[in-house]
Amino acid sequence: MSKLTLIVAATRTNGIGEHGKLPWHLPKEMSYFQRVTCNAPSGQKNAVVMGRHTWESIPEKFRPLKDRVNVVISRKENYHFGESVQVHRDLASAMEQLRSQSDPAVHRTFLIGGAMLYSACLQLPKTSPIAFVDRVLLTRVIAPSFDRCNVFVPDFLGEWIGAPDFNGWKQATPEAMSEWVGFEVPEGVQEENGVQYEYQLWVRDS
Ligand code: FOL
Repeated sequence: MSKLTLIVAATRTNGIGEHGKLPWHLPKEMSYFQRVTCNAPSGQKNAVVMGRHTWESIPEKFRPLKDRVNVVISRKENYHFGESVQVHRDLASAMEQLRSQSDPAVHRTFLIGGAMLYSACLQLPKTSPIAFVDRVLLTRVIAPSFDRCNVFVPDFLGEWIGAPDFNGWKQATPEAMSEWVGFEVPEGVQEENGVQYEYQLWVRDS
């Protein structure tokens, strides 16, 4: 079974977007995203899997995202995503291709959005032959509240049912998080352009 790591920046009410774009401008957070998704052993690459809207939201000069295998899930015909982009009709076909490819071999697969793909993937059961999301790299945007968000990620952590277990999700310690991503992740509340946020890793048994 293929494991997927979901990576997302979301407000406390799970807002992730506003009219097709990110609601904030956080260069350091974006470079964290780049570093995490690029970090693979030599000779291998990570894959970034996304829906068409997310592809369209990436500035043209940055796409396809460099040093990563770019996969777009889309059923559109005659839509040009560019030479080096793998387009698949559904997640099952994308994951199968990523599992079988060897040039380059795929190290980790990151699900980078958007809302539709995030919710579809979070619903896949542990027993799914397609994939299972066993990690969420969540950048929690604490303040301001960005009330103008009109795109949301499902509330995967669910209701407070008593720490430290949320719907089967457990938060990794800062040490465990840095070890998994492969570099020292800044701990505690970060501030950039007047926005406060925190880097978190959530894990569930696979
Ligand atoms: N996860 C996190 N933590 N933060 C995000 O901003 C984020 N964004 C998406 C998915 N997961 C995320 C989807 N949106 C780029 C733009 C939008 C986007 C994802 C990536 C992008 O242009 N990335 C470039 C970096 C460009 C730069 O240096 O500013 C890249 O190479 O990754």
